[in-house]
Amino acid sequence: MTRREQDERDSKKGWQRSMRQEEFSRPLSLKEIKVTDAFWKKEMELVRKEVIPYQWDALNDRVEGAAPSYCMHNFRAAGKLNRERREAGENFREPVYTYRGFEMLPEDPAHPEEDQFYGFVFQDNDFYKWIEAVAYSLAQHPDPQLERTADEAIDLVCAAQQEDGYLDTYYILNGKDKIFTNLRDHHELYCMGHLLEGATAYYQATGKDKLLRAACRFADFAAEYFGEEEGKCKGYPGHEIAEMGLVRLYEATGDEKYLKLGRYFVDQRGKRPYYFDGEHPGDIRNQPEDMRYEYHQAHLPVREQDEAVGHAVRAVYLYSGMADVARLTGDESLHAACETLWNSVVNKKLYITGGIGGTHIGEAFSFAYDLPNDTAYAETCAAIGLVFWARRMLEIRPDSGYADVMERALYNCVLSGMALDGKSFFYVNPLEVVPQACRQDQRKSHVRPVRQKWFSCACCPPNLARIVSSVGAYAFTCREDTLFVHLYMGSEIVSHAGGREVRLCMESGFPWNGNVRIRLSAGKEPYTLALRIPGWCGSYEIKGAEDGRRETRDGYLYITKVWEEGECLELHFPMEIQFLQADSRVREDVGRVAVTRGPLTYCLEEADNGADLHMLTIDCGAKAGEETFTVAGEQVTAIRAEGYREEMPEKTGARAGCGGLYRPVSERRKAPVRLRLVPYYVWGNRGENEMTVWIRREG
Ligand code: FUB
Ligand code: ZN
Repeated sequence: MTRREQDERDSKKGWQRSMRQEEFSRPLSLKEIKVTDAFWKKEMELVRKEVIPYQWDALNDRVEGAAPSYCMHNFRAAGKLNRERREAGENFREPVYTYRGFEMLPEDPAHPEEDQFYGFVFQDNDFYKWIEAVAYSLAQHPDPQLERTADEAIDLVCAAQQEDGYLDTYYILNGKDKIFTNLRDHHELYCMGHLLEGATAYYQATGKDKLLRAACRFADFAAEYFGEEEGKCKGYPGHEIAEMGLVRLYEATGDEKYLKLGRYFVDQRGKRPYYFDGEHPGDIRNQPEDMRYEYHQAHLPVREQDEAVGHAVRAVYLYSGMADVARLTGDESLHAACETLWNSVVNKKLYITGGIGGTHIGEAFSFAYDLPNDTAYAETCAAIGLVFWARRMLEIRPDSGYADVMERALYNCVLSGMALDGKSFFYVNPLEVVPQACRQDQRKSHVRPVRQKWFSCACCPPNLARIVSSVGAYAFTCREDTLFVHLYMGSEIVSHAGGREVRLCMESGFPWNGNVRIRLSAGKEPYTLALRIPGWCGSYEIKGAEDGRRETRDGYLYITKVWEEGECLELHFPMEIQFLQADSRVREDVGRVAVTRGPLTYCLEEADNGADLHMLTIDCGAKAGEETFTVAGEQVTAIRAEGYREEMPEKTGARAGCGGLYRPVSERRKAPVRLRLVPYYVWGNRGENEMTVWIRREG
């Protein structure tokens, strides 16, 4: 399509394209990339062999001692109801609206009533995330038995779908007359968004379109129901993700109504009068000055939002959807809003682990620089959403800042969400844990000192499964004449962007060492390789491609040349041990130091350093070193640093006049100790124990 044709087409739709499509890059599909990376391959195999089967058992309530899910129970119950209706005439049994609170549990958890809905209203999404993970796994590792299980599960899900395309077991079982009446809290569009993502992924991996057709039917139903046209509902999702899902469905099917609806949801959010006011008249939570609007990022139209607020997962899912819509419609104002919000997060609200969400109240962002360590929320899903968003920002405009954050989140907060054996999970990822405080201090009751087998609200584990099994899709993006390397992940690529065959083979020592070797072939015409220069390394070395034209822009080294068949490049990004301090406006971290090396953030654990980690100080002036160390079977590079442990006085006196609790500063006694720090992502794999990322600084 020529520019002119595109402009004409856009203006008919009311779009003003101020950014050009040809400047964007796209992620590689999992069929174009084979991850060979020692580090990530192991994680992916863990998900394939352990996590996916384990989660299938969890969704079917077969994991002993784990919180029941009822996810597949609900699909089965809704399918049964559908069958009965069909067999006995349409109105055989109208379901009764039995909503009994936000979370419904049967009296006897082992024997739920077979026609009742149980669990959270959004329980369906756990299956959709699971099937998405299965799809990514199958795309890279065919497994006929897993595919059979998935196909049977899809049959079950599709059997629950209504004639009109509606598909949400909570309302199918509890009363379809109430559908879309509580968009603010009831997550139908959230479940739909996950369905669209899971179904598209499954279709792309297997070529099977049964779930995709179901997804299209539900999205068609939603497109008939919502929109700017007269008579349509003017609502939008209380929990975002439909925006991203609709864009994905549009990109897979080419049907513009899905993009139109996704864009509508983005544009409609925050308009006055507030849609949720009409849904919940008189509800105190709807007062405009109330935090509830910020909780849903619905306090202002999205282009006017300049601070990341509210529920952190919702926020980053929205921002990801905004970036998607901005890219596809060329809307610079939307992209500018994404950039403003990005800066709000990374400059004021981001943990050094890549976690976001400073408060458990509303699972939300707190105010600027409020990043408490022990009461942090830093939900695994939020870090995952941040990765989604970063990749989308890179597609629009490559800047190594996005990739740095993506890398930080992936190697630290995302991976810490899962135990090394793949069988238990963290929902919240604080930076400091004292197990006793989790049990006895109400303010920390959301923090679990050990990973859990499952959660009644199990958003994080299947989210982890889908991101780890598709992690290759975050490492590279390409456009006609350029391949961008955002993450140094060992892989083999064969892509046909712009009609030419590009082959790349990368070996990488990340995250343990910064040695990277790349072989590239890209035909007889000049081609550009854009290499991210990680923000954590001050200088780097490069060997090879000396005859190429080199340019450094926005944190990427662009090398343009005709690449000889299999031409080799060697890179070295030194991974120095770094002692970092936070901006002094982060009150919690004043006088404290965090240790990083390459993309990894480190922490102290009681298992290595004894209890009362707060009595330890770290000496930043002394040389720290590395050691190979094994944590629960995982070989890691640990850090040894010099420090001190404060010693308790032998006998407590009352010389300061305040009993034994306080004493003169001059009486402080300390003994030198050698600290061991381990990567944050492996913490909590050696039983319950204390952990801290930020360590008091000696001197
Ligand atoms: O509301 C659905 C999911 O449950 C959210 O994304 C998580 O934060 C948890 O609240
Ligand atoms: Zn979660």
